[in-house]
Amino acid sequence: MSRRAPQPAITVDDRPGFLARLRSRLNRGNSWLTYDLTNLVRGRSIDAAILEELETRLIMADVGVPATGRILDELRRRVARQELADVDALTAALRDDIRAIVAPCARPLVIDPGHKPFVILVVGVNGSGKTTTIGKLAHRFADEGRSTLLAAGDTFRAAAIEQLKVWADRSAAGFIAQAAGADPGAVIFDALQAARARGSDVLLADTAGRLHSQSHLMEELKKVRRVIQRADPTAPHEVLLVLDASQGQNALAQARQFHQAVGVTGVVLTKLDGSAKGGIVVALAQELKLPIRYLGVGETAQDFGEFDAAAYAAALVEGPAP
Ligand SMILES: Nc1nc2c(ncn2[C@@H]2O[C@H](COP(=O)(O)OP(=O)(O)OP(=O)(O)O)[C@@H](O)[C@H]2O)c(=O)[nH]1
Ligand SMILES: [Mg+2]
Repeated sequence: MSRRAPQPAITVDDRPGFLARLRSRLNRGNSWLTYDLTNLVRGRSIDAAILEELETRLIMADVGVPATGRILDELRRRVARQELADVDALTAALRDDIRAIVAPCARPLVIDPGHKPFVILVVGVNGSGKTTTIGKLAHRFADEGRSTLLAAGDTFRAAAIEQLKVWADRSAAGFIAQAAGADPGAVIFDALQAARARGSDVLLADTAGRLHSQSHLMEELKKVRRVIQRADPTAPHEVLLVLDASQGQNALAQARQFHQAVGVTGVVLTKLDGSAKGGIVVALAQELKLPIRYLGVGETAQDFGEFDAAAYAAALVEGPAP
């Protein structure tokens, strides 16, 4: 397999198109947060009733009570100081407050070349987008000139193995699988040995979806982690939790339990193009403070990008670019 020279690590996602996709898909027409705010405010100064309306919208959009409280406190302070003269000032303040909450979580995944392979264990509940995210990452790593091996650690369904194989073929990544029903730890252990033998840069390990409340399946995941650690005591180098943003507050509960079980080091939020209103990203940042690595806004490899606090806050509040 021919390999391109490794590119320098990308710290800011400047791939064309992703920001526009994020802005249009997060909102689908209008920003739900500020929709029709101008009409609401027309002829009035920013008063308590308008702030209450905004509070309701934030809660309905899954921003959660703690982050909504923080945002409203800040807006009320500014109104009291008469800093918010009109709807534009209000929108700008809202955008800045949201950015301030999510900014500490905008920590991109850095592949340390000192770990070869750099092992990424991908976990999450059923259908959250794990396998698709692995495919998107494999695509991205190929673009960056990294050689990647995919491990079919979801041995629960034969179809899961096939699905991962399709993504491996698309991005010319290596692929290691065993028969359906095999021990997931054994599959990933073997894949790690294979990645070493081949000199792969990154190993992406898929796992079966499991509910955070199914304790025996969470135990299985802990075991997978231990098996990886036996092969390389520094691994996994990233435990990537994939959350479906349209699950709203339930995604927070998932994050807490997966973190407790296997020590999550990064989060991917998928399906921000779906019914989600996107506020869960703010709740996650306020309440869990885990690094948010990537966002998914569709099913193709292009519908994926690094999490950028300013871009996200602008997309959420302002809607699609004019
Ligand atoms: N609209 C949209 N669909 C997505 C996104 N990410 C994944 N999907 C779709 O969600 C469905 C489930 O994705 P998978 O990647 O199979 O999810 P999974 O977590 O691997 O599922 P299990 O292995 O069954 O637990 C598929 O139809 C994907 O195409 C996204 O960002 N946006
Ligand atoms: Mg899967």
